Order: sequence, then structure tokens, then C-alpha cells
Amino acid sequence: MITLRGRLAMRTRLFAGIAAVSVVLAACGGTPATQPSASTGPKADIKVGLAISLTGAANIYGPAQQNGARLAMDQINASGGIDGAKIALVIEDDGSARDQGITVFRKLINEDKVAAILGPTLSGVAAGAHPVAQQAGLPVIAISNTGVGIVGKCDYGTCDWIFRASLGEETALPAALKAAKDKLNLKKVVLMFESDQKFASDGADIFKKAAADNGITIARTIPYKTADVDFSAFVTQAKGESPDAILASGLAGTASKVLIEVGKQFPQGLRVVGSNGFNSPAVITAAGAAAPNMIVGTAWNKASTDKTNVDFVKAFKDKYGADPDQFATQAYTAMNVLADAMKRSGNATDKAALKKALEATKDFATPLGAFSFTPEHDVKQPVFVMTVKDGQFVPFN
Ligand code: 1QQ
Repeated sequence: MITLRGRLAMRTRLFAGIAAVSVVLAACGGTPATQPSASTGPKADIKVGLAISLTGAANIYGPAQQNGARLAMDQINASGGIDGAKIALVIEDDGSARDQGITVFRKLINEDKVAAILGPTLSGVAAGAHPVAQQAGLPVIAISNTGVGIVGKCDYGTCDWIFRASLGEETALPAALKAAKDKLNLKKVVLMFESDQKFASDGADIFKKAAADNGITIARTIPYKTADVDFSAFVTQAKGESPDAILASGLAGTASKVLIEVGKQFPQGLRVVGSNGFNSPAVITAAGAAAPNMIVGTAWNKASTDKTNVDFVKAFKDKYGADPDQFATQAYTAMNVLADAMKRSGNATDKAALKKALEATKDFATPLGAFSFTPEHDVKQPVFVMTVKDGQFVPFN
């Protein structure tokens, strides 16, 4: 049993841990956010919360998101900020955990008094954290939540303060499965999914519907857990069904394990149609020779020759010495979409005005393409079906 004192001590440690990772970032020369704006002096910074998974099961994605958002902030501030006020990101680690996500959302809203929040990384964390912002009436842009009920019809009721810049699995998975079916004549598949991740179990339901719509039989459904390490028995079970492909809905950590085991047990090759968790170069690196089996629905095509994309990829490479990935690109995009709405709002810290300006976002140029929000606040953008060749995501065609 945990005593009250024990609980308080745990809470203190949790807050201490959070305080230790809390970072406020602004371009050099920015004024402290506490300084009131004076008509004669420089304007106060505009704080924007960034709640992301720097630790925990989704820690592959958080650092990429941080890099994307920071690059956007630096560029926005270097070109005059929001009517002369600089953006200051307040970065918090959601720990890939629902409770910590709720705690950092509360801190960003009540202590930092941010103008808006980007995040959190996982859909399961968003299901707990987004209602905190909804209740406070603070705009949020989801930058990597792909599960169901994030915007539009939300599991927790009204969610009209929440926007989404990340392509939902309801769009990505059917597109990937259809492309795979058309090319590979899929008739029978096995579905594997990470049952303790919301986006992944949502993805399993979406795969089931998409398979039925495409006349594909799911011979067997195999749940696994985020912490599972040995996938040999799961893949042996799948092999027993002689599938034409495997559908796999899970995070990057398990994605590479599934791919490696499929590579071992199907030396002749077997395609794995993956979820959004597969959309990381870390999966390609970890899966090695087995990575090219992957087919995945993606929000971004790195090779797009659109100027906004080309400029972004170059700036990212110049700053970090490596290519961006989908997660960095979505965070960069959301930060720019937010800044654009702040400029149009007339008053970036007026939450209702900011929400209205976000809703009016239309055909805004981003590396994802021309960006608009639907009336349900979801992203409207193309979907790309990709595979892996020579260590890179490339179009599957
Ligand atoms: C979600 C996801 C994850 C794979 C992104 C980090 O799509 O939780 O919605």
C-alpha cells in the first residue's frame, strides 16, 4: 500500500523530474516573457508549449519533433516574429505516459501561461492531456496523433479547441493497404498489433475495415505489447496461416522487431504493411536488411520538389547535419501554421481570436503541401505510400 506521505514524495519527485527537463527556448535577444509589453519597448515573448516524448516508448519521435519545432521558431523569430514579438517554445517531456502528459499540459497552461500547445506525441497520452486544454479553452495542435477521436467526434465529448496537423490512420492505413493489394494481389493476411497503444489498437480496427472493403481475409489477429522483445513465436503463428502479407500496427521499437523476425522466418520475403509508428528512419536502421519489406502510409514525401519542402530540407540539414523525418516535418509545419494564425489573429494571446484564425487556415504553403484544416479541425493533405530502398523511404509504385 502506498501511504499519503509516499504519494506526496512520489509527486514531488515527479514534479522535480519535470522541472528538470522543462526548457524555455527563444532566439537570442528575446525579452523575458514576464516583461509586460510596453508601447515603446520590445514586445514580450509569446510562449508556445511543446509537449513531446523525449523519454519512454515513443522517445524515437520526440527529439525529431523538437528539432522541427525549434527550426520553425528560429526562422519565424529571425524574420520578425509575430508582429515583432518573438516565439518562445516551452518544451516539456510527456514521458510517453498519460499521467505525465496531463501534468505537463497543466503546467504549461497554469504556470507558463502559454498561448497554445503542440503535442503530445502519442494518441494515448493525448486522450488524457487534450481534455485539460479543452477545459481551459486553449488551442492545441496535435503533431503526431493518428488514432481515432483526436478531433471531430472526440471520445471525451466536445474538442473544439483541438486541431490536428498529423495524417490520421483512418486515411493512411486504407491507402497503404489498397496500394499493397493492387500491386501484390493480396487475398489473405495476418494482422499484428500493439494492444497497449491507443493509436495501434485504433489502427487494428481500421485495418480490419480496410481489409473487408478490399475483399482481403484476415486469417488471424495477433496482439502484442510495447514491452515485448521476442517476436519469434508471434511470427511463427502468423506463418502458420501462409499469409500473402502481414499488417502491423505498432510503435518504432516493435516495428523493427517484427520486420527482423519476418525477415528471418520468410527468407523469400514477405511484405509488412505498417502503421504510422514505422515512419521513422530509426526503424530502417534497426531493421537493416529486413527494412525493404515495409510498406507504409506517410504524410510527407522528402523528395517533393515543392520549394517550401526543398527549402525546409536544406535548412534542417544545415542546422542539424541530418535529414528531417516525417515527425520533424509535421512539428515544423504545425509551428508555422500556428505562427501564421497568430499573425492573422490580430492578437496572438487572445485565445478565441487565435482559434478562429486557425480555423481559417487555408492552402498555407508547408513541406507537407498546401495545408488546410477541415471543419472538424483535421489536416487536409495528400497521403503518400512508401517503401524502403537503399536505406531511404521511397514511393511504393
Ligand atoms: C500516435 C502515433 C504514434 C506512432 C506517433 C508517435 O501515431 O500515437 O498517434
